[in-house]
Amino acid sequence: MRTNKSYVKLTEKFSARNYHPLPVVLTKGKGVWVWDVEGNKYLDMLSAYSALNQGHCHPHIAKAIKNQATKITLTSRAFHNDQMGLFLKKLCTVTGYEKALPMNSGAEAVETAIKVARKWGYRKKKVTKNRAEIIVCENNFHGRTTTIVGFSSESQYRDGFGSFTPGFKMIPYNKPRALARAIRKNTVAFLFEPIQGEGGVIVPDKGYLKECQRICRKYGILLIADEIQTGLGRAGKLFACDYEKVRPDIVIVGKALSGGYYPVSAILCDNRIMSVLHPGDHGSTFGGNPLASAISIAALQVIVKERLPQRAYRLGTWFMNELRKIDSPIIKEVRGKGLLIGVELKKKARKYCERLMKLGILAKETHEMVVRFAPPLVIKKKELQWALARIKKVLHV
Ligand code: IF1
Repeated sequence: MRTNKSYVKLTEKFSARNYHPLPVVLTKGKGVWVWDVEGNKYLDMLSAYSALNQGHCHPHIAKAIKNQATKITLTSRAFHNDQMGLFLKKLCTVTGYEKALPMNSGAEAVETAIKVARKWGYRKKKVTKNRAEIIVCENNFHGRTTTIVGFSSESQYRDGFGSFTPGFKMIPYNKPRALARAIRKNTVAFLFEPIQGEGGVIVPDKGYLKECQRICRKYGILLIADEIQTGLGRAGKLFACDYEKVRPDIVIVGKALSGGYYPVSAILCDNRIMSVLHPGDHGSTFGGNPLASAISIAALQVIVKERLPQRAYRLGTWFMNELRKIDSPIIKEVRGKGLLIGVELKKKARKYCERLMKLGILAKETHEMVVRFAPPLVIKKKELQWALARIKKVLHV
């Protein structure tokens, strides 16, 4: 009995109830399209929260994974492998940093950045032992580890999960003066998202990123950009920070780094920072493994070769304008950059996502009132037009 319902039932029997997904069970994906177990076809406008910038099952990445899967997949970092160096060289060349440290999930890369920033603070900035402080923003989302949820402002992410790691100070987002005021002698870094994704696709004012960079440089603290969701083309540039020609001291990447094939994340920085790490300081069994590395090389090649940032910029600008033209009493605001777009409604968004699903569009609400539109960046204009017609139908009440 291959029905969506039967699979949902099976899953619910054996899985933890930590999610409330839309009731669709996907079994196949190709480019921007996915199919459920009953054979219904949908346009994926979530892209696994930007992990699928290259689209589902991109053939170039599929070839790389197949090829590597029968050669060698895991060596651990106790030995070298012949793929990791090539991967890190590609990543550094594309992004313009001297060094990269590979991990797996986004949260692990955020943890890595926190460790590197702290150690940098103790060794290079001589902050008081065990007193290093990192400044973070209200409404942030950086992952789900205990340290990271400990500095979330969302009560559901924290409640029941304490006690938490000390050493984080929260300031309002999009307020550069709050950053300047929060810096103390033990402050080592400012960690931020250039656009707050989970926070509801919150785009800060023009000049905010640049001003944060200026302040961090003035006080000698590290600027750490979490580009896990916004980076690798999603927001219409390779990095969202590129809009203001900001070059963070540490950049965190994940999600699309593997094009949806595998969890691959990394931090990027120059040697003056990365050099604080010594053998034994940090690691991961799977981080930098040859399978992940081969996949990521191919995933980065697709981003560059298919000019995905430029595509996202061009199509995103057009699509956002079209969304803004929709005359609907329930739309409060349309915002975003590139193909990371949020439509804030005056009503709860879940019901509208369910209606979109019935018309063949998969999108997900965030923060109750916002529908996020973030299709794979390989999407074509006529596919966006197809989506637009259906979005109009659902929002014209
Ligand atoms: C889930 C949200 C998006 C991220 C930023 C780090 C991470 C994420 C800026 C951690 C992850 C994911 C997690 C995923 C849903 C998704 C999400 F809705 F939760 F907020 F994208 F908007 N920094 N975001 O966005 O990366 O450890 O998950 O690899 O279901 O929790 P991860």
